[in-house]
Amino acid sequence: MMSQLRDTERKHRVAVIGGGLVGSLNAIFFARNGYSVAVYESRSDMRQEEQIAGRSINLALSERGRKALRTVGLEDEVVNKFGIPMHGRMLHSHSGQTTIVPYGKPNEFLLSVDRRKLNELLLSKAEQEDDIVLEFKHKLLKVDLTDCQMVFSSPDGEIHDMADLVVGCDGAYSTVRKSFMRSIRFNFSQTYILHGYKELLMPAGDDGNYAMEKNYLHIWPRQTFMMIALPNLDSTFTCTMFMPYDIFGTIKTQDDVLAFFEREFPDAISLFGRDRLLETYMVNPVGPLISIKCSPYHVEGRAVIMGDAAHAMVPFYGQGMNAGFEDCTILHELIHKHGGNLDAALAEYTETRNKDTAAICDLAMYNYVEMRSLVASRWFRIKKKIDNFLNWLMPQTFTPLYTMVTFTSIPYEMAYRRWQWQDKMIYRGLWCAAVTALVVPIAVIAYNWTEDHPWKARALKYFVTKSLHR
Ligand code: FAD
Ligand code: EGU
Repeated sequence: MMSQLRDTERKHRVAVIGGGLVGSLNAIFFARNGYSVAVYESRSDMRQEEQIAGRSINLALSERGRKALRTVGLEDEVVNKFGIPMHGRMLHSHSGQTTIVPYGKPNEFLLSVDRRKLNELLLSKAEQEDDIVLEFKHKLLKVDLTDCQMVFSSPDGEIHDMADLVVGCDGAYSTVRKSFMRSIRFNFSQTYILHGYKELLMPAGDDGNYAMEKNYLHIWPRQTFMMIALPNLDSTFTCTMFMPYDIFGTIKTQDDVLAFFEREFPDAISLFGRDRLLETYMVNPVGPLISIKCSPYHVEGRAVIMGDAAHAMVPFYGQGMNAGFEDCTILHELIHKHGGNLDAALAEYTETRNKDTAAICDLAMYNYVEMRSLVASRWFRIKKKIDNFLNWLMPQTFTPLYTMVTFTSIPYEMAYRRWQWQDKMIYRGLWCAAVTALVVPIAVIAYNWTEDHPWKARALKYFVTKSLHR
């Protein structure tokens, strides 16, 4: 059985594997650039499902993701229809005390978006394009990268198809990537961290309004674990606990859950409602968190992996989807730059993109490590204050790392290097300040000591020059 791809012989045919966030956006990019596209998604059409199984209910959308949506003319619709601005973090202490730490300038905010609504919008927009066909319940089983022959399993049995270009947007457990491993000199590494995540829905308050302040990313930082909450459009919050698997393992009964929350997140219990909390905690699964790096991202002009398939990262920077969307922006800029020459475009794509996504994978992992040791409230606040102060003092030279990552499109690797440089300068600045603080009083004391006794001045001068010339 062949799909409709065959009908449009003249155009380059692109097979996008995966109709998730990155796959569906990527399909729109390809169609707009004159390619004929088929999207193959293993799951059924989520627009026709009541409930969908899957990861995180809402996500933080920021500049890099917005820029990609802007390029295909969808930014305003996403922002206005289902984006909830978050202007800062709201930290919740053990005692229930809250502290606001703004992200920065008034125009620097994150958007909490519903994963499903965003994916559905992208699928519907893709479907409206003349040159895109969506094939649901088509699971890629294997792809031969010498000739782009693909084999799918579908309700109608095994389906074979061909394309000029295979684009793997099939997520962290990518089948397209698996085929890279056998056909080229491919580097790959993956790490599961000790933490898993569990999502809990916080319902609206009794008055039907948000149970907590709406326009913030709520954080309950604790030493080895944390909980965060992002607002949903229906006045609920989705809370996500990030905690080592072994601690999840110690919480077995409803009594354990209650005791745990009374100890760690007491203010949240009444917001969830006791019974609701116990029920959702017991029902919802713990999901794994994986970090994946690999290279190259392409096989000649025939195949490329993008999004989580190429660079799954731990979620502690809120950048996974944003990075995947930025992949689309960059690939299509390069295809344009090389006048449609895919061999050249894909080679440069790997060349530039690999170091940048490796940098954000590292930064996200760094945040994970930092979160466990430092984020525990006080230092987190102090550091953000130093960052913001220096930024206020010297906005041209000093931009906080999270600002470069979240609110600009500075390439990730450049942000990483600027951050290291800035940190070095701060370190040197503090060192200079410390030295000055020591040297000035010593000089004053020495001056006073020598005042009325020229022989003392000569003796001091002698010893100072001698020690310096040694
Ligand atoms: P996916 O979303 O995994 O989509 C892959 C698609 O491919 C799926 O639809 C799947 O069914 C399909 N597929 C898989 N295999 C096949 C096959 N063989 N054949 C056909 N189809 C296939 N990112 C942010 O930017 N901001 C956040 O705030 C944020 N928060 C997060 C919180 C958590 C707890 C987690 C786990 C992640 C978070 N992320 C966040 C990351 C974000 O979820 C991912 O980066 C993003 O979903 C990647 O999109 P994707 O399209 O590459 O992959
Ligand atoms: C994790 C899960 C707060 C959504 C890092 C901040 C995240 C998000 C932070 C998730 C944190 C951690 C930053 C942004 C963002 C913070 C950031 C993390 C969105 C250092 C839906 N992180 N995230 N840092 O600054 O730069 O607010 O699931 F809790 S957005 Cl871990 Cl800016």
